Amino acid sequence: MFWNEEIECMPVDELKKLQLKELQTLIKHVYENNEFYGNRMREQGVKPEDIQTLDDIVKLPFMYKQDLRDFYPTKLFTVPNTDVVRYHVSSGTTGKPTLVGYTRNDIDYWNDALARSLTSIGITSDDIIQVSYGYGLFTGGLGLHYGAEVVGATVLPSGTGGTERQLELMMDLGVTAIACTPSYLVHMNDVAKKMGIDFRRDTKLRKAILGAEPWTAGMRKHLEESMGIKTYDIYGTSEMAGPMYTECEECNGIHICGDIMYVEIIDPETDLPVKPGERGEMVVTMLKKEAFPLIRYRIKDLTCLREEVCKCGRTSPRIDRITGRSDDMLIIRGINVFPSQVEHTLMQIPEVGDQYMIIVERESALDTMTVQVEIKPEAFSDKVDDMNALKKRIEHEAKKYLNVAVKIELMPSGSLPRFEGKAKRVIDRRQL
Ligand code: DLL
Repeated sequence: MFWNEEIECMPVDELKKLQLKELQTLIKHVYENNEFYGNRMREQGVKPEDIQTLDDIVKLPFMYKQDLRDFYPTKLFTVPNTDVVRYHVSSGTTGKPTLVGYTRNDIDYWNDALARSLTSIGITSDDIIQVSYGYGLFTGGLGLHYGAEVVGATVLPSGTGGTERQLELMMDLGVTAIACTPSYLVHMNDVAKKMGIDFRRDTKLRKAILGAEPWTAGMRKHLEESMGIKTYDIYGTSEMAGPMYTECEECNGIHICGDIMYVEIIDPETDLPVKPGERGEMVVTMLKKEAFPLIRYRIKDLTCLREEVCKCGRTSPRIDRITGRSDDMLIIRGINVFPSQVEHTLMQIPEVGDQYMIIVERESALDTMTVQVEIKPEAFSDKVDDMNALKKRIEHEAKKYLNVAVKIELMPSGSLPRFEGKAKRVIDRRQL
């Protein structure tokens, strides 16, 4: 079943022509209307008329997450503020957020991408879909919410947390599909077991749409077998818009809407395109975005483009499951956390010394982050109450900046490892 068969099954040559036309219009627009893009292109010695074929895209400069921070909040926007109908905010590396703005058309294209994706996994107006991604500044909740409404499904906007209640609602309302992080579904499965709930017997749940963090084929097998459901990978980033693309019923790669996004895969060491089908870092150009365009954005996710046409008949480009990132960003319960953000938070606290370690673990399916911090000798006290108060204050500050709960362990000065070369301050013990 297709949402827009004409576009989704368009012959590849025609799609390429369409992409080139969109790219040329986009480049001309940003060159003429935005200082950042105009300056970057002039520095690189490239003009809009130099883009004559899709391969000419390599002449354009890359864009990095750092640019989003440097030009925060709205200097990368290419429409007047009055045309912006929504903001979403994602965490940056130094506690400073990155802001994405959307025009009405941007929201419509986002919804349309999701409508195509949800249709490709068989979601229809017969479905009741529980959206258990965070609602608010994060794109997961609202993104899935409106996308599912477009296909006519009934949305249960349950957000995150309150797992027992979520399970009761799932049973009472006959929820057929859930959208959440894979780790949350594992947790939900555990809680359900404790409550004596058998998904096959007690619920109508048949599909789970899982993403916002890496997960594996092993986790898929475990969830599908123990819950009697089918799982689908969903991918997207706040810079692109939010969650957008899923696998189809074939579950053999994530379909990208080629008419709205152009994907390159490069070698992160050389910045050059990899050979067809080889793994590398994904570089994204959003062909139709109005408020906040993205041109050759280094998304840092590692994947490859699938060469063969999918059995489902869609000719749209497909990427493989994301296996990791070429930078140090951690994803804790679906929230992006950079080690540098942790450092930035700690360094605001006068009692904290300059050594710390971040330990990430998975406890009963949920990610936990513990930060061991050295305390300056003069700040150490024999009074347990003082130390507890300091620990609580650091935990409070960390939660405020990072948006995830952090357990702080206070360490005496000189007790944490020192590094001669590059510091290795993150121990990630999660077994995916
Ligand atoms: O995580 C958007 C999203 C919401 C996607 C809900 C899917 C479902 P950000 O917070 O900007 O946006 O984080 C984007 O998360 O660059 C990847 O590293 C990672 N990521 C997202 N989906 C997947 C996935 C949302 N299916 C960053 N597999 C991306 C692996 C994923 N990693």
